[in-house]
Amino acid sequence: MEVKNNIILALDVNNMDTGLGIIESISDYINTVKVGYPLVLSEGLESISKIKDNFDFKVIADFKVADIPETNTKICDLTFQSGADAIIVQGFVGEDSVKACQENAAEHSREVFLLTEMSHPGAARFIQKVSEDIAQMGVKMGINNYVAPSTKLQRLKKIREIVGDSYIISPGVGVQGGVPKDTLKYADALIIGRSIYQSQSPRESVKTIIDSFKL
Ligand code: NUP
Repeated sequence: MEVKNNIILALDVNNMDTGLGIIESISDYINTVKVGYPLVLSEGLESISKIKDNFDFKVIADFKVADIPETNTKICDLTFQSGADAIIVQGFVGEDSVKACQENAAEHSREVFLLTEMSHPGAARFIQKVSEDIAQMGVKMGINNYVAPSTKLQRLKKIREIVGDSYIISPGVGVQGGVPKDTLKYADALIIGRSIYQSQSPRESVKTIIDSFKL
């Protein structure tokens, strides 16, 4: 995935017009947006097609898909039909569930991102213990895209070592404490939400973040 300026906007707003306005204001700096439950549960799956209709953007659906294979297939099918370019899938549910998503993505010529470990403190108790295993499973399955946390650099580094030159996108930058420049030592792109969409000027914030690792 070609992520312009290594930044993916996490558009966790509840209102489509607000969301489209934010995208518009930063659209010369970025070309990839991640939508998740806040926007889609507020405005429907059409939020994805609306973004695709209005902007030449890639959309990653952050649905953290974590069900039995048959249900995962249905979730992926609806998501890709709505125009999403990629979907984020939980790895802890096991190979068959992830494979269902991988196969459905292939049918639609879209992509799967495998979530290995999460960025919040509570993730240390359960998912962190199996995250290397999840990454290894992904590599064995031929998955090329991963999600790993910017808030735990040593963990991110470990996941990088396992997935080799696969593509890693990393959430937790900014409000959660991750630092863009440090994160990009191990990740290919940053997922950033509140530091951009809650800013007085999303455009200035994006510019400042880019400068912080490019200058
Ligand atoms: O481990 C994860 N941590 C995380 O924050 C996996 C995620 N998908 N996210 C998402 O990244 C989270 O749901 C939100 O959409 C975004 C981070 O947003 P912010 O902390 O920059 O506002």
